Amino acid sequence: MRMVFRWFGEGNDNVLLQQIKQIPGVEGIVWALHDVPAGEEWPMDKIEAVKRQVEAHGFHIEVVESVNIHEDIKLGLPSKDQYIENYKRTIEKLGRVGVKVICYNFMPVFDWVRTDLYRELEDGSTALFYEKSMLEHMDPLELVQRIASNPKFTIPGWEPQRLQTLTELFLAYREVTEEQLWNNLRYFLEEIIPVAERSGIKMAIHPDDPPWSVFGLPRIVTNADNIRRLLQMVDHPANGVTLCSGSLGANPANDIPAMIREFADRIPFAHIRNVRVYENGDFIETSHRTTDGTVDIAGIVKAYHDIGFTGYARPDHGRHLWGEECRPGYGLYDRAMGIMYLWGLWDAMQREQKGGVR
Ligand code: CS2
Ligand code: MN
Repeated sequence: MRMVFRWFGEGNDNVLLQQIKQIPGVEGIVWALHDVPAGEEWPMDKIEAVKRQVEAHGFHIEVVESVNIHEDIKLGLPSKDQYIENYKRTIEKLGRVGVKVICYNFMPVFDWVRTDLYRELEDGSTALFYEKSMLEHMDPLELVQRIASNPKFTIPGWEPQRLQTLTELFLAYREVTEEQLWNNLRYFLEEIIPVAERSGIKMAIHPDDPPWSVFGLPRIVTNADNIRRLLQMVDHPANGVTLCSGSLGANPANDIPAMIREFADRIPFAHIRNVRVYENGDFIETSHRTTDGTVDIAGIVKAYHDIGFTGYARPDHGRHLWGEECRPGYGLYDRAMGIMYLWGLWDAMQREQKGGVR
């Protein structure tokens, strides 16, 4: 397990590289050019600037999250080909600077969806929360008001440029069934996977969060059957998955340790975090500790250990603690503690495997 940490870039993150440096066992930074709109080719000078900053702190830049996909590709519009060309050029450039994994997602319109960014937990910390019945009765524009109007930071997945044409997008997706979305994903993968392979890069799709349809939009990366279909559809080692325990875990029917064992050689990147799912379908993000949520984090780490996982892993979201002013879900403290919990489990398993010796 190679531990990495997401960082949003100089001047775009309250967390500093010097601080990340002090978290035990973090070897690389998960990064992106957050100011380049989806569909545009990433400029080499900006890529190199991040590389310089990150490497100056002794980290590598092998994992990118995300190179976002233009909606026209997901909609399957004729204009998609020009955006796919740009995507290919970006993959090639990233390969040239040593990137090994590109995380992306194929969720229409929105990335992750929550109804509350700062719901208080019983310990006084706050965390991202999803209220099922509220979402079912909400207008998408109202949700955008709640989420994207956050004053301090742009929120990944809720970038203003993505939301500019919301009404038109919803109209366009009225025509797109799940099967069409599958076809559009297949078309995209058939185009880009050979380029990724030549560039020494594994593509790792992030599951839909939450793993079900919201606002009537199609969503397809939601469970083991669909991940299996996706991996078989373009059956190549460069076509992989970012196995996100928090996203998949919002549906208690998802057996994540079983997915890790089944898809073992197609998981270049693991997102590990816990959520607590309530009986009414609401869920809130919690600490990483197994007992704090409904996702079996210890069982997940055990599954990764059993398969001899050598891919990259990061703590995903964390709670907001100790008054930290941070991007929702992306504070320093809870993610740092999450890493220590993961290492604690991992190191104990390593020791047991070696018969109890160091
Ligand atoms: C992430 C996703 O912050 C998060 O919720 O896990 O936004 C993730 O970066 C994208 O879905 C990956 O493309
Ligand atoms: Mn995730």
